Amino acid sequence: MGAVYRLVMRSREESSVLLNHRLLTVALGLLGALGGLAADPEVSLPVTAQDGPSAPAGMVLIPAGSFTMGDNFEEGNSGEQPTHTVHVSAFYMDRTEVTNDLMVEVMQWAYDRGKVSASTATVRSLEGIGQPLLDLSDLDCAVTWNGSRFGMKARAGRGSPCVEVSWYGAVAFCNYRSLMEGRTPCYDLSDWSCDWSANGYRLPTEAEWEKAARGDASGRRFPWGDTISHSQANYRSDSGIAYDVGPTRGYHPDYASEAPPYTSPVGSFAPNSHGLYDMAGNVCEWCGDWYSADYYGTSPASDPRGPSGGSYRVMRGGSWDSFAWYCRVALRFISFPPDSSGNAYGFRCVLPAGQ
Ligand SMILES: [Ca+2]
Ligand SMILES: [Ca+2]
Repeated sequence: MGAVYRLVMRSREESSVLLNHRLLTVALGLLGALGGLAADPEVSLPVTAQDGPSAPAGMVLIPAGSFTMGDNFEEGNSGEQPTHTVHVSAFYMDRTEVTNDLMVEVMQWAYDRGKVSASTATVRSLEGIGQPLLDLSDLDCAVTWNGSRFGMKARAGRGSPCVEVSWYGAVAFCNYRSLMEGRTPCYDLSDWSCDWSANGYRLPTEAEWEKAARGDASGRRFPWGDTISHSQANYRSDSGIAYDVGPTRGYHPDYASEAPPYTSPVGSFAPNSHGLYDMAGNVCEWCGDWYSADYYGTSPASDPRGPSGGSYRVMRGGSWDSFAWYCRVALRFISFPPDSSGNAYGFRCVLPAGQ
């Protein structure tokens, strides 16, 4: 997956040109759209002043700031109201959804150190009460287990987002990824609480996710504007939705072959203004928060982290299997227990800024 991030330039003349951030994100989008880019290690793109502090590989800085959170079109579910101003501190976010490749690497690391148990049916945490992390029994899961090693199926495997991962699985992954890199894990896997001061990976809060997804397209329906088509995202198109304007309907024609999941390789569409890919569609993304329908009416104005308890964890962004309404940036998926997994559930991680 490194190819998308390692933008390289071939000529000396080009290498001396300092692209501004917008040009860079556009360029990354074009390269991402080409897919399968072969890295040419001749010259690395210099980091410009506008890029700010350099983000960890594969991540982008989401600067601190305020935004209007919620459904300003008044077309969503009641939990998306009222719209309200939220300030979010700076953080780094994965440019892409977590791939099967990274899941395999991290879970193998965790297995080799006795942190998880694995069978062809499931991967479980050996801390806590053995919550299910990955549903390997599901045919739609592209991660495999052969008794000692994790691997990937050919279809929807390498380079595609990991699916069939529970909220517990996404959280445990954050901890193992942190430990792999010598970071302090954020989560206590016996009670699944989060230490917000740790320097490890964690799931984004809903507020972080929505601010990041909106980028410069503040007040818009999608991360790029108000309409959607298959040239912009991997989702399920339907002519009955006025703002779904693509010429192709149903599942994305480029990815709906054989059997589900009809995921696309991460970074197959243009990124948003922050350089984030697939913030609408491909796979829904677990956030850290519990879901509460009335949370927006009472949430703190700065860095809201969700209610203290609940039954369901929030997912965001819609998927290859979602109609356009579910791919809106304001949409909150409302009914997914943390042990549930599906062929359209995935996630991405965040890190505290400057760490
Ligand atoms: Ca997504
Ligand atoms: Ca499942």
